[in-house]
Amino acid sequence: MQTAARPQHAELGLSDAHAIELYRAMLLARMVDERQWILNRQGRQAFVISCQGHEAAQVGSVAALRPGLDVMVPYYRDIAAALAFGASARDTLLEALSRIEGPWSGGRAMPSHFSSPALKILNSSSSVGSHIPHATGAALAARLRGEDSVSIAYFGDGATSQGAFHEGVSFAAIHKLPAIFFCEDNGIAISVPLAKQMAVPRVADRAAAYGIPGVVVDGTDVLAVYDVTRQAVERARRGEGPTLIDALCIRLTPHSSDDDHFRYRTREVVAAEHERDPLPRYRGYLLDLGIIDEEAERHLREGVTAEVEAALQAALAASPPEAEAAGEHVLAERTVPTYAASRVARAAGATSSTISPDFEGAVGVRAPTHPEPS
Ligand SMILES: Cc1ncc(C[n+]2csc(CCOP(=O)(O)OP(=O)(O)O)c2C)c(N)n1
Ligand SMILES: [Mg+2]
Repeated sequence: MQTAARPQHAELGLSDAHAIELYRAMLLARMVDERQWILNRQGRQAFVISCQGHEAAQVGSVAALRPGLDVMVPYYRDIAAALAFGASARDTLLEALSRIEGPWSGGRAMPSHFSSPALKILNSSSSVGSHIPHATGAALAARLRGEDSVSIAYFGDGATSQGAFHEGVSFAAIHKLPAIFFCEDNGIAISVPLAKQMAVPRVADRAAAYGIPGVVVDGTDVLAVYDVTRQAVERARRGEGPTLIDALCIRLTPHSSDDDHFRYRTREVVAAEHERDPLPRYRGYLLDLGIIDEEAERHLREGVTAEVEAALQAALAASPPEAEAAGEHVLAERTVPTYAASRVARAAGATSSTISPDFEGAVGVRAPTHPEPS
């Protein structure tokens, strides 16, 4: 007797409810993202870097991780990844609007700088690629502590041209550390296309230099991404070392809210990318299989809209940090005088033993709140 082919998500061991949850996560990210563009254009948010077009790659890969146990090292485009890993829409908008209640930096970091010790999200870096060795370090820490957690670094194709990428991957590969290097490969670094960034055809080709698998996956297919990431996680946990995943994504927006991508991409190219938008694609999958119907989808969408609206109102009502507190959480409270401050103090005749915390007025930096050690 012939049996009908099982749907892709069932083949992967995902229930219908889980399949719908992935869609909800993608939708939430898209709506939080779209809201940030409005806030930016209203002059309320400094800038936005979109995850639009990357949602399937981010949500599909996080679905293979264990939030709370595994470590995420995101980059600026990872709104969907951070949300799927446990960040809330409220947290995201509080930080995007630089509010003091922001749980990641108290409103001191720029938008898109995700960071949560509670969620095991390591601080994102503005400097492209510099966070990649941090994932290697987290994987080494897990090994030394005897934990079975994995760490995942997310980054773009352009970041793989940075030295830090090669150092991070090489060390993890040599020591077979439980790390996953996940490239959200949208084929462009701001305006520089892939062919001008590397002499090999694909990011995945770089893996061979380190003796690890380089896996290419359609980054607009949430289930395919889940599948390859799950295999990379299993390999990492077996002690076989890292995997480089090359998730082919599309960037549906300009690089950031300060960019005009029509200066280097034609309208046809951008329109063609919109045809491959991962959200309608996955929505179509769920509808075609009858896993969700139009009414349930509308209901789900209304719920996400309400969640984002509540998060927005909470973020708008919250306060920005006070100017006097600008240094809090930036420098250790017991900071010794900065080099500039000590020079000012020395010029005024102080010696090492007499330089005191009392240099605030002279250089405009915050004095330590604790007495200097005697
Ligand atoms: C070391 C460094 N060089 C340059 C920049 C400026 N910059 C910011 S994002 C970016 C492009 C990165 O492209 P890619 O890694 O492909 O990520 P994408 O934005 O496409 O997701 C550049 C060059 C930077 N932030 N840091
Ligand atoms: Mg890119």
